[in-house]
Amino acid sequence: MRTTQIALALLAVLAVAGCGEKPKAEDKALTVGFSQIGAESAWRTANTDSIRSEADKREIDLKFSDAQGQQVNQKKAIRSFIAQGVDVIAFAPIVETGWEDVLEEAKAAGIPVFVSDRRPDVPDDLYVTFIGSDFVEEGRRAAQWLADKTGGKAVIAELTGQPGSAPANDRKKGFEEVLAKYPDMKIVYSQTGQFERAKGKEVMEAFLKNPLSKQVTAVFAHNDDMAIGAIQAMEEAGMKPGEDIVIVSIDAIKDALVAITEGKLNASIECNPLLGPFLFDAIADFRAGKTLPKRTVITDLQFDSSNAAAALPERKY
Ligand code: GZL
Repeated sequence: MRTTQIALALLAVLAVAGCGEKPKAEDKALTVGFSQIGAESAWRTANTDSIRSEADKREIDLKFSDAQGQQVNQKKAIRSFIAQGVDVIAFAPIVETGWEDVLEEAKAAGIPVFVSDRRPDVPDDLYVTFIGSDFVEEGRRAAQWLADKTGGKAVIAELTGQPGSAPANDRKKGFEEVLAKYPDMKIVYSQTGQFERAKGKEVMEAFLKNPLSKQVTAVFAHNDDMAIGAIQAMEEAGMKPGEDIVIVSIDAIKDALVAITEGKLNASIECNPLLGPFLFDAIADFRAGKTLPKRTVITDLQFDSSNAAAALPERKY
């Protein structure tokens, strides 16, 4: 038989053999278990949409769990992902502590863990990388904006986020770090609104009944949803939020930029929730054998009356 005939015969044999083979490992869809905190804010909803849509785009088999704001549910979900033998686990830890046991179990099972949004307080070897914003810097920028706006004079009421969470701890830390430079700026009241709009309104309604509120000239809210709730409470009390009281918050969601254009909110420091592309790029790089940094910090803008209106049309969340 001539060489060409042998080659063609060989190709035919390989083609037939190939039809019956099991799909190769790289043909199986990547399976990622994602434990999300809940749906407490517009930021969280935008973050969930980003994770889900990016997984769909990349044809990743996403096992998505909503913990309804409970750490115990996040840990149950992670243990379920381990039992299912997912390829990768990713999660946004609701609070900083209480994760070592379940992350040790993931490590023992040989399943890499990626952290999105909020940082857990665990040894570095328990996760591949953290992807999210620098919350301390966000707090610093909020305080600096307020100092510049008020000439370094403010009596401040603070609406704090989820107790024990990295954003609440770090935003407070950064804010107070800058306040230390301004002796005429002080926080006289601090209460959690759990990052929720309704709770932010409830806290402000109660505070406005407290005589101390008459001294307050500024509000620092750890996220826009609580700021918007507080604005609603102030308006219902006959006040002019943004004028009677200067309000600075964090996230820069669309509703906040609208409130800025209406003069009801004075500034918002961005905290980008669109982490899906960054997360799945990091997972792909890791699986391709690349070395990843322990921390990927997302750059954030900030908005006030000088730039909010122009930014609104393009705003994705
Ligand atoms: C920040 C994120 C926070 C947002 C809130 O990365 O964890 O949680 O600032 C959200 O709006 O609820």
